[in-house]
Amino acid sequence: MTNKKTLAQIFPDDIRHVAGNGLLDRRLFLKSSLALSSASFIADGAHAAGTEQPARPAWMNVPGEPFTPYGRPSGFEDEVARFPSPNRQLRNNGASWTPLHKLEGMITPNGLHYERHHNGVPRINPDEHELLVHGLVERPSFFSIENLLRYPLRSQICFVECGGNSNPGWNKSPSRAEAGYFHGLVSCSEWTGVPLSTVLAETGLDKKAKWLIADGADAFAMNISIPVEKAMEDAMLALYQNGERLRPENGYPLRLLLPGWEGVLNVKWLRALKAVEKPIMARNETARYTELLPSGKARMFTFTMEAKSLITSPSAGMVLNQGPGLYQVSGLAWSGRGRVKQVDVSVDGGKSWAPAELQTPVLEKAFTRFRIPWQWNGAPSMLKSRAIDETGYVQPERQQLINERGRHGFFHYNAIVTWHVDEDGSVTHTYDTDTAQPDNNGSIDTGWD
Ligand SMILES: Nc1nc2c(c(=O)[nH]1)N[C@H]1C(S)=C(S)[C@@H](COP(=O)(O)O)O[C@H]1N2
Ligand SMILES: [Mo]
Repeated sequence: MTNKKTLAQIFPDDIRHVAGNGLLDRRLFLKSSLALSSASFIADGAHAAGTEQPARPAWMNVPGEPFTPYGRPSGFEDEVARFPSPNRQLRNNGASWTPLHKLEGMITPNGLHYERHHNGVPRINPDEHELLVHGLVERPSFFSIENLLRYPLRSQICFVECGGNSNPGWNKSPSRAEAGYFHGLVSCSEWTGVPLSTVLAETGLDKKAKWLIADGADAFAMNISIPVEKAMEDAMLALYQNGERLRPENGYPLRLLLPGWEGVLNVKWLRALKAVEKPIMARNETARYTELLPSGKARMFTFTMEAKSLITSPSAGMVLNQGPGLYQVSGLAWSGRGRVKQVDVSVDGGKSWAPAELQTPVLEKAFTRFRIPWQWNGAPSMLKSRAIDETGYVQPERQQLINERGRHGFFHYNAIVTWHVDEDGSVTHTYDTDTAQPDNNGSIDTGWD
């Protein structure tokens, strides 16, 4: 008894293919008010209603649950979870991935922000935590959390991304992980805190100071060098995350936030900043978080996260089980250099591209949600997205990235991701523009040390 309309009936004037294999105008849904009222008939699963009232469901016959001091997601959403992957020997070292493929919009819920710790999450009493600013400063000082909260606060929505995110992309075989468990060492929050420049103005900064050594109060005693220039530009001493105080995993009670820069520099549980003339050459800026190039030289201090994008739906592990018809392609794009200017989508393996609709506001160094409707004809298809940022930087194809960087770099993998949709609707990760399928070797990298 489905009362399904064809696309042409729903969108009489607007049904227009903008690229090969069924990509439709990104504004299709916006343009047609008719589309909104008919939208439920687009998905094959929706069925037409008769005149009788629906039966009263069981939960309408008993009073509901009581009030709660702190809400939790519905129990039916238990699968929307981080994917923890600790180091096999050192269980407190490792990472947990944000399930990007299960989320929509641009904000990552706090309980799902990815985690990367080198030696677990310290349990810090904020009343006992202080930030020391010392070294080449005029007035070395301790700041309590209460002291910091007295300064004018500032908020910024931005992503934090680990330099090691997406590193299975360097592997010879495509990854078999879902999109978030492959690319989800990146999350986006509204961060609120004190501009670091405000605190440095309080302590005074010696002209000779060119770097700040940031120290974390975890059992790893994380330390790393931050250029003073960035500290003055837009660095933040972050205290709040999406309106509430930072989560312990993400640095409670205080973390350094360097918008658009590699995750490792965003020191959590921040306890000291020492102004110095030269970088400290810590483990995480020499032995790790550097990239070996084909020349045998290694790139160091690769701070900025380059533009990247990813189709989150449909993506690996999903099935277009409603058969041929209208689907929405939805994904995320971001750039450490500024705003995302455009995201192109292809459903024919890169032969033709069409610009996706960008969710507004488009903010600099923040997740940008893109969407475009696609009329799948049921044939095998190759889905790709390509981000272009406001500096004109274009996200590279994988082969281009490998040509430039070789394959021993491990960090900073930002190539175009290709999803293969099979005739049966199943979606897998693939490298090629033919119908090659992933082999069994594609696995999640658990080599965090
Ligand atoms: N003190 C401390 N800060 C740290 C780390 C750490 O292990 N200890 N890990 C860094 C790395 S490598 C990344 S990618 C980010 C991860 O931040 P998140 O766990 O809030 O996502 O924190 C950085 N700051
Ligand atoms: Mo990282």
